[in-house]
Amino acid sequence: MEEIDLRSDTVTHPTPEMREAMARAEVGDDVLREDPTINRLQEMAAAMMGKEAGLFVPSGTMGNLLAVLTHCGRGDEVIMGDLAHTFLYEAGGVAALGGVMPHTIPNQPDGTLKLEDIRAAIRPDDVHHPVSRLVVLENTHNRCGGVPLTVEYTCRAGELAHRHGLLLHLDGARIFNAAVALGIRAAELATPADSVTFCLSKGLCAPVGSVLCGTVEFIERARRIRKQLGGGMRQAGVLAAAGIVALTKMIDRLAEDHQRARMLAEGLANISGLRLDHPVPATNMVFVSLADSVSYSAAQIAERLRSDGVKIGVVGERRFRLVTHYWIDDQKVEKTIEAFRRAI
Ligand code: TLP
Repeated sequence: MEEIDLRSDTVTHPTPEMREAMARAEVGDDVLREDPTINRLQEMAAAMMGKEAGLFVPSGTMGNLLAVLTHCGRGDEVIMGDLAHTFLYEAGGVAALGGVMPHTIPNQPDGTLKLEDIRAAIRPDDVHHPVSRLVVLENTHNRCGGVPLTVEYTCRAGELAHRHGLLLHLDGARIFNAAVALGIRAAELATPADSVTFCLSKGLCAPVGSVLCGTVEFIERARRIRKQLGGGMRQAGVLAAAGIVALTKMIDRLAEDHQRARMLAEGLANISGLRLDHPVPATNMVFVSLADSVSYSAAQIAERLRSDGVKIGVVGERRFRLVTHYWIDDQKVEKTIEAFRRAI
């Protein structure tokens, strides 16, 4: 990857080691549960999340959708943040395909939901109301700046949900970024949740795939729904092989991406006309806005950067998101800061 593409960590290409593992992968029919590489990946993933079982799925979106469809029935309600990826960026799948109502409450700047807001959103048992069934948290929280939720907070949210008979799903698309930033094992963050989805194809660089984890019974039901959605992928061991490299080789190095996000933030903070959301990013995302003094729109600045060889995400009229990843080295961070200086 020669270009400088900071639009997301989803743009990462597989590493040379992944491509080799993919070429060598043993495969079988996964719908018949006969793909040894997928079976191995699922076992590894479940162990790393502290869960009984895992299910390989094509995307984080399908993992979250499967979790909601497996936990909830039609007309049930799922409580989530108004900035949750599942609410904003998954094409309304829970409503369109599950008949499940999202009940949104405000995300706090640190990515959490206030416990009192969750409590207030849980419906009393009354025929007039939908049944409150599930709470969804996101870790790291994308739109809140890639911030990690703590173990303590996740435990308290899980206890609250369980006390009222609800379940907790964790959209852990970037749970390993959270774990590395907090210096803990991902399983500690996933333990309070009944189910968790994490992605192999973001900072971990695998080309495709996510894993949904939970109890054996939950995963069995999710497996049937995965088939209904057309997510039974047959000889997808070629993809799972890259996922195994992701889980064995790519987690600890996420700290480098976090360090580069801090370098990038520091450089951008010195450019007058730019305002950082978080001067010291917690993980691999840098959110930055244009000051009033800048007459260009975010789209215009992004276009200028693009013609200078740098791609960034536009996430508002005057706001950008830049995501560091394996293919962004120190030199690319410096070039990006220079390109911003020229553009503004
Ligand atoms: N997020 C993408 C875009 O969809 C916005 C990105 O570039 O960050 N949960 C979270 C928290 C995510 O950030 C994403 C992807 C997903 C789920 C969905 O994963 P995929 O793209 O594999 O369906």
